[in-house]
Amino acid sequence: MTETTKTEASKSGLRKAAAGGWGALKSCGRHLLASGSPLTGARTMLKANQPDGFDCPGCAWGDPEHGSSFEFCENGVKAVAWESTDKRTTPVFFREHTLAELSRWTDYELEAQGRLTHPMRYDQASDRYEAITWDEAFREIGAHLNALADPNQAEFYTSGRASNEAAFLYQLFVRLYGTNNFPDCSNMCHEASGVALRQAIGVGKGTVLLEDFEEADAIFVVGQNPGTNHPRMLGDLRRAAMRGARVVVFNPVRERGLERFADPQDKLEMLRGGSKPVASDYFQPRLGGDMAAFRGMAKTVFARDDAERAAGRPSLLDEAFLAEHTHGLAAYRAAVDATSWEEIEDQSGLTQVEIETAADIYLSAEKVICTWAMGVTQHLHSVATIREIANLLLLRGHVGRPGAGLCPVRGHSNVQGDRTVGINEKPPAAFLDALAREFGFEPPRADGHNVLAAIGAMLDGSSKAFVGLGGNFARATPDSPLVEKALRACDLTVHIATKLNHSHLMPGRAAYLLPCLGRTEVDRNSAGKIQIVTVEDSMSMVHGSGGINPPASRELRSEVAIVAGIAAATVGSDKVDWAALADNHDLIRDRIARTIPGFEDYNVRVRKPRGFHLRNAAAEREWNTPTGRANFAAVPLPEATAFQQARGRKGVFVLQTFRSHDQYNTTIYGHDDRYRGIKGERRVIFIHPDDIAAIGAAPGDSVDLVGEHDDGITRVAENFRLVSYDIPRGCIAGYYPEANVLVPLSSAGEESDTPTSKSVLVSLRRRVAVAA
Ligand SMILES: Nc1nc2c(c(=O)[nH]1)N[C@H]1C(S)=C(S)[C@@H](COP(=O)(O)OP(=O)(O)OC[C@H]3O[C@@H](n4cnc5c(=O)[nH]c(N)nc54)[C@H](O)[C@@H]3O)O[C@H]1N2
Ligand SMILES: Nc1nc2c(c(=O)[nH]1)N[C@H]1C(S)=C(S)[C@@H](COP(=O)(O)OP(=O)(O)OC[C@H]3O[C@@H](n4cnc5c(=O)[nH]c(N)nc54)[C@H](O)[C@@H]3O)O[C@H]1N2
Ligand SMILES: [Mo]
Repeated sequence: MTETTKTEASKSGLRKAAAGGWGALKSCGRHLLASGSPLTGARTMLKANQPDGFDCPGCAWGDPEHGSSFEFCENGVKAVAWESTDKRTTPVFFREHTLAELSRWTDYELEAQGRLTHPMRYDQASDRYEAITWDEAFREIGAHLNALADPNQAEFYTSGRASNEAAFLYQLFVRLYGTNNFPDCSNMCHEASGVALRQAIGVGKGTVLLEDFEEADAIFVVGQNPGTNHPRMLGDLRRAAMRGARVVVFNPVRERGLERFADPQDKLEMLRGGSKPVASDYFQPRLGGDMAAFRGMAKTVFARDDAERAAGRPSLLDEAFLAEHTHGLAAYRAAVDATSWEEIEDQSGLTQVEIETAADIYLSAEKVICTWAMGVTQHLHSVATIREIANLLLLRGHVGRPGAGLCPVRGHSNVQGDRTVGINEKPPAAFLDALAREFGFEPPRADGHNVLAAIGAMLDGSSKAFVGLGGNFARATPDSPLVEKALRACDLTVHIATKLNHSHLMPGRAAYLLPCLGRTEVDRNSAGKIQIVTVEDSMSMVHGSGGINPPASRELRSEVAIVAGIAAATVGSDKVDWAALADNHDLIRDRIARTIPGFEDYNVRVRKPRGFHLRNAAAEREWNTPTGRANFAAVPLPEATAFQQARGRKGVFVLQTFRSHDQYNTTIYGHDDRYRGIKGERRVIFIHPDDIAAIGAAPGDSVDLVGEHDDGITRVAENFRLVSYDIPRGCIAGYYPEANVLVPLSSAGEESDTPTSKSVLVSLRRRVAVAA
């Protein structure tokens, strides 16, 4: 990489330009051009999130009308352009390159080859993928799966782009086959939110609708970078800010996209080069310090409430709500009283005054929403932290009324829907009973494997087959080299994918790569009739999605058809007529409607412009918890966060791994991170200037990152450039997936079992400068 392409060392700090705006438009143009298909890309973009179009394959943020207004989103454009490229990865390409050779390419170079076009089978002798027919692929995969001694020896991974229809068929097939082994991308993502919310309010989903953002007086945005990862959310935040709502950010990193935002849809603002502030208040806690911060806010709320009541004024708490709807308040109050300000300040890294300021905003608001994402869910104590967020909102009855509520902001566009329709390694008994009734078989009842358990089982040889419905398992998971070993040790690996990635280059003894249609493409059945699929967003809205582009190759099949093909070849068609379901998605939706509550009249309701809302009992103050109420959690703060552990050891930092503006998870679109001022590179570490000095380095110097988790594994990631940044001391940040070699499989969230990608212990080793 040449010097000129690099970011100016160290001078980054806060950037002047606003998020969105002309920069976003320029960047869109560039990505449409780079996709090699500017016209298709632009035309396709106009159909994203339209009633007769497809659901944007970007994020899971809701759509206001899903139709009447076109919401512009720079990163949605990238996702669409990426899929509707003109480039193709054909059998000829695979003839020219062995997997050994392709393994040395970057993810970026692999995906840049374009869309996969043919079903391929791995040939060990030549170390190449070779084209085969779909029938051969299905028959052989079925034979391999049936040759396993036990169905629990196979792992069935799902990435959150799969539609409700594909995911429902997939889980049905896998349960008929005989296992609940469903490692899912959500295990690495919002698992903690599901676990914590089920405990607290009886449903593992958010309680708000998009409309609530129009009414809230205060919106707390915690551990989330919407400017990059949920750009359409920024529009809702900005509208809220403009009508006077407080937008309160908790983020160790000063994220440009959260500070000011120029709306590319606002022509006047664009012309004047203006931008409006988004965040009214910005607090920078230490990594993993949010539970302490929220505990401190609760402590302030209790103190203010005591004072009010002592003065004979009414309580600041929602006493009626607390009495009628909640359980465990006294124990929670005791836990808060037992937590000292000293502890709170030390763990959060915020001062008492800052926390009181945040608490006073909370107290002055009639309607409060709290949103969060990976900055909250990928820590050791994520479940406890989300319970604490819920605790605070419950105190003033902010759950189950308009303009208020809990809002985990999901990642993949259908990760929430996949769970709803049964991708779950610990399925509820009621769901299995319904499947048993509807399809006349006894589904396996034992819990299956999540992501970490699946990796463990493949590593110790107890699992021998891996099937991936989308995703890039080996790059998205921790300890990348170990996961590669796990995949290669399998008897069978199968990947259903749109583009080539590294996970496909780690074949088991038998390996298949099956190309599928993307969201943007027309899916026709054998009679030529167009099929739609459905997805569920973060607000539990379910709506239809139908592609408009011609398929990237005539050989492509839909995910639904591929799952049906494997299923028929593996478990036969006695219980389920797979071919009929694959040919008519309405029939799949009928079966979903008969097995999963909330989907009545699915086929009718999903064809309405906005689709329909899946009922959320907690949002109606019906609590499906063992106590029949919303539950307070009453636990002490963690003994030590990763930051506090690191601080006790000389030269050790806590590293969070996050996303740049030019990537979608393991898919790299480009090498810039516009809002953070990075150009043409990804191997950078964001670090406080005093920490750079403390290790005797200068901004722009290069370091190796050395893993500091004491589990006997040596982990090194080489050659990262230090970028001086506004981030708390002792906390550093770098990009996923490059840093995944440092994320240990041995460290996972309590109760969530999510890899702790936001609290990785590392030290920095200076690299000796090489003379030019
Ligand atoms: N364009 C684009 N869109 C995407 C994705 C993408 O890669 N690209 N990925 C999709 C997916 S699957 C997901 S899950 C979401 C991810 O959306 P985000 O959660 O926004 O993703 P990250 O980049 O991991 O950003 C985490 C943010 O949390 C902050 N943070 C880290 N640790 C802490 C902490 O301890 N406390 C607090 N308060 N903040 C912290 C970081 O500084 C960063 O701003 O986005 C989805 N949308
Ligand atoms: N260190 C670290 N690790 C992380 C995270 C982190 O913040 N830090 N985040 C975690 C999170 S939140 C998540 S969700 C996971 C993501 O993990 P995954 O979901 O496994 O990874 P993706 O990068 O989203 O998958 C990209 C691949 O999906 C395939 N694909 C794209 N579109 C389609 C489609 O329509 N159909 C099919 N069948 N395939 C398609 C393409 O082949 C592409 O290469 O990573 C996790 N890993
Ligand atoms: Mo995610």
